[in-house]
Amino acid sequence: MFQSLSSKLTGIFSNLRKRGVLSEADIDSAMREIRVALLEADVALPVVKDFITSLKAKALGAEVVASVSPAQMVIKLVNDHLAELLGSETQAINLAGTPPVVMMMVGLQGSGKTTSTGKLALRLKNKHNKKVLVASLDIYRPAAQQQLEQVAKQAQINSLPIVTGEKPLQITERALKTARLEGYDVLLLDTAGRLHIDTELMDELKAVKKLSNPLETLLVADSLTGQDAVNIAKTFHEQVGVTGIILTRVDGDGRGGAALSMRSVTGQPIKFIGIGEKLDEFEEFHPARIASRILDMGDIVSLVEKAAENVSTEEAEKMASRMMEGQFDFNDLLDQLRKMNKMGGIGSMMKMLPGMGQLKEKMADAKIDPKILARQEAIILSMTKKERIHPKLINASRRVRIAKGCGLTVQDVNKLLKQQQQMQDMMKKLKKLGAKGMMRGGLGQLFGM
Ligand SMILES: Nc1nc2c(ncn2[C@@H]2O[C@H](COP(=O)(O)OP(=O)(O)OP(=O)(O)O)[C@@H](O)[C@H]2O)c(=O)[nH]1
Ligand SMILES: [Mg+2]
Repeated sequence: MFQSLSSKLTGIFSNLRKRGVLSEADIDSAMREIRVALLEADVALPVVKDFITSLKAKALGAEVVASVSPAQMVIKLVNDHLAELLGSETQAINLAGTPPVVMMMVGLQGSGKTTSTGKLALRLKNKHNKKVLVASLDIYRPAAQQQLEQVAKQAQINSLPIVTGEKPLQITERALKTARLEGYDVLLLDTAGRLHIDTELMDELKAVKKLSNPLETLLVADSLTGQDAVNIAKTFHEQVGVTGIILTRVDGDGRGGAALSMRSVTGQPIKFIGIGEKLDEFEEFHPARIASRILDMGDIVSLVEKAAENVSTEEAEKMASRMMEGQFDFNDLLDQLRKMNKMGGIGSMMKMLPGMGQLKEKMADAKIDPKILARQEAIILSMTKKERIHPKLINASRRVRIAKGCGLTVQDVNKLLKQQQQMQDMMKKLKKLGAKGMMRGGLGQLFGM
């Protein structure tokens, strides 16, 4: 389904990779091409705009990691952005309720509700070991209830016996009662579709929902209808409230726009994709896997990940060894501040030290306000190089100058000086304790914990 988008992106990247160093103009033109590729894949305009804006900011600001080319870095960024757009993490089906757990399928006519009901029932039976009952509330389309009965039979799942003349709410009530009495784990309600969204349909769905209190309300949407599918999903969510999306006909030649926009337009995750008419042609939706399927550059993505990992390990090791030597001047502090956001700062440094245990987690968990970090950085930047290496030089008049230089108060400067002093003292004690002392948990005392 993503073939066309995939081949366009591959083309853009192969152009980019021919260049060694990327100028801002190179990035600009790559972004323009990516934008066109996404629009052609039928991704919603606001989604494309956000995507490009944030991608471009990251691409320009990306730090060059040794052994990785700028083009490879951009590919990794696009990959991460795609995965984020698709929803970052796989959203598993929610089964955490008192049985019988009710799930309701909603969607337009022909979107694949009945088929998906059968597929989901089969999956819940086989993968989750659940006893499943299905019931059709579609009294409008002739033979709709029989269709679900057939599908259920194929999947060897029980379906609620058909009673002619019953209204949807009566069927719901009977289904709930049967599921309760006969000890089912899950009850799937297949609802009727309509050609268009109308108030009658919505009212009925709302009433069924109120009566059955479903744990999951799954919108079944046809990926071949592109942006329409997304708009329909949005309306359904606003009116009925959905908890997830099943995207069908992903095996078709849709352009991918629906899959890419769904999450960000509706705020709801895609939970499953239908990839064929057969009952087992149904998969959990894995954003990262789909993203790499679109880009088809898994090797580069993992290369960049590895390289970035190595760099932080190297830096952290260097820092740890300075700490072991009992050193900590303002350059170290500046280094720390700059890494706080990037790699978990002191917390990740601590990992390199032996015997840190819980302390490490505590420090890593501590929330750090980026504004404070920025201020502290400004103070250090208004010191001279000499002052940074020899903090002892910083007397009263220098403090005033530093405060003026960064537009903060002398108190702010004093605070930071104290902080550096404390770190320095700590490092000295650390050195005295040595690795053995730390193993015995001596470091905990050091921090007063
Ligand atoms: N290729 C493909 N076909 C599918 C998929 N899901 C459903 N279909 C087909 O789409 C058609 C309609 O599916 P149904 O499950 O009957 O759709 P529905 O939403 O229940 O339709 P109504 O009850 O009329 O609203 C059937 O022919 C299915 O076999 C899919 O993921 N891939
Ligand atoms: Mg149906």
